Amino acid sequence: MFESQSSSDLSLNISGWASESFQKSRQLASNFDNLDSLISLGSLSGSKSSSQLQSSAVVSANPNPNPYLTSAAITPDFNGDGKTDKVWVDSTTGEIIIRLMDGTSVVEQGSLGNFDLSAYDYKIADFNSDGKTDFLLRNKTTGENSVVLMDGTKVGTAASLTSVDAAWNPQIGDFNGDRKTDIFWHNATTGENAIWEMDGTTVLNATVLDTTDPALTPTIVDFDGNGKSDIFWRNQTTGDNSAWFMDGTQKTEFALQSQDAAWTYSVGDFNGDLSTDLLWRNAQTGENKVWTMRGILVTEGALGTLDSSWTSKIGDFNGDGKTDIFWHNGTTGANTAWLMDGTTVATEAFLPTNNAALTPSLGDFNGDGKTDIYWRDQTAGTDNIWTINETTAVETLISDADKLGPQWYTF
Ligand SMILES: [Ca+2]
Ligand SMILES: [Ca+2]
Ligand SMILES: [Ca+2]
Ligand SMILES: [Ca+2]
Repeated sequence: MFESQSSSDLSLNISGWASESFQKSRQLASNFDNLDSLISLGSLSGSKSSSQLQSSAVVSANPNPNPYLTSAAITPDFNGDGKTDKVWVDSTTGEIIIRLMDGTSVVEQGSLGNFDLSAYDYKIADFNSDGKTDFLLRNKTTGENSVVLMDGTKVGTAASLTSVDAAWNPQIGDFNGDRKTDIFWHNATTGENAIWEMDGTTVLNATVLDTTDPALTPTIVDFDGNGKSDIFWRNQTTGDNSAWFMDGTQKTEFALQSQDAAWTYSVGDFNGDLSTDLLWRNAQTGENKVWTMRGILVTEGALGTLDSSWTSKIGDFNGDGKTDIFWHNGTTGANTAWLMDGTTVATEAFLPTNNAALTPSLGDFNGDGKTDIYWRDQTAGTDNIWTINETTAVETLISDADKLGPQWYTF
């Protein structure tokens, strides 16, 4: 079950015809939304100084000092130019396309083919550590998996891996710190866990880990900032939290403070020390707080309160390597950003209000180290990009030639 086999000429058009279901594409979208949490991936050597990082094999073309914000394993960058690229899915045909971005312009477009969206899910990764984003494609119905190594809009190498029963879900990390994405497998029904250490399209080692209580949900983090991914476990019912600090497939387990079930979390790096931090949000009370992590050492800081119509995403709007929090109000269209310094909000940006129906997705499209916002108008296709510098946003419309119809979703 845990062996790999490769076939470099795998057709990506093998899947059946796509589901027309709008709901399914929305479901797919929510899966992809979890990509925001990939900022926690330990795909780069977090314990190194920035000068050491500069001398490492893969240096991002993006000037942001935090590799978690610029790694191609975390933010789509298919040509490795340090400018975030876009992935689009056609909810009617199942076609997945890639658009290479240069600021507010689309410079190149390529297609991966058509997929049955009711079955297929993908994760972005960088399996060969060339600084160009790759894909893990998973058929959740048949359990088939493939790795697609990308070179710009072209498929460099594609290979099928061993099938894994549909009850297992993959997440990506780098557990041995070689900067090549590994795959963490979790079976939410049985609580079984496994890691595949990867080298490109090859599974180097497949290791079964201890089984966990099925009530526990795993998130890939790097709490000690050593460049080797760790696993944060939360029981959302009891509020219990714990962590597995990983060295390859060896784990050391620690309990963390509980947070009652009203609290949910997302991840970031709010003090820029390359250790994953947690943003806790209480959707009932609107309270927010940050845990900055140093191993199992937690520093907690309370932030402002925002009601449940606000949702957050992580970016870095001033390019200082400390993740900031972008808040969008889905009811009023109001927007704000909290420029963070550890557990405190250093600056609050009062950004313009726009149409509440627009959907934001974050990336650094012009590669200046500061996160920008892509606004998708799902109805009219009148998308725009906010190019952000600290607390200032400049809005540019996507050209008519690059408009995509309402069947297209981006994440
Ligand atoms: Ca790019
Ligand atoms: Ca790659
Ligand atoms: Ca670690
Ligand atoms: Ca920042």
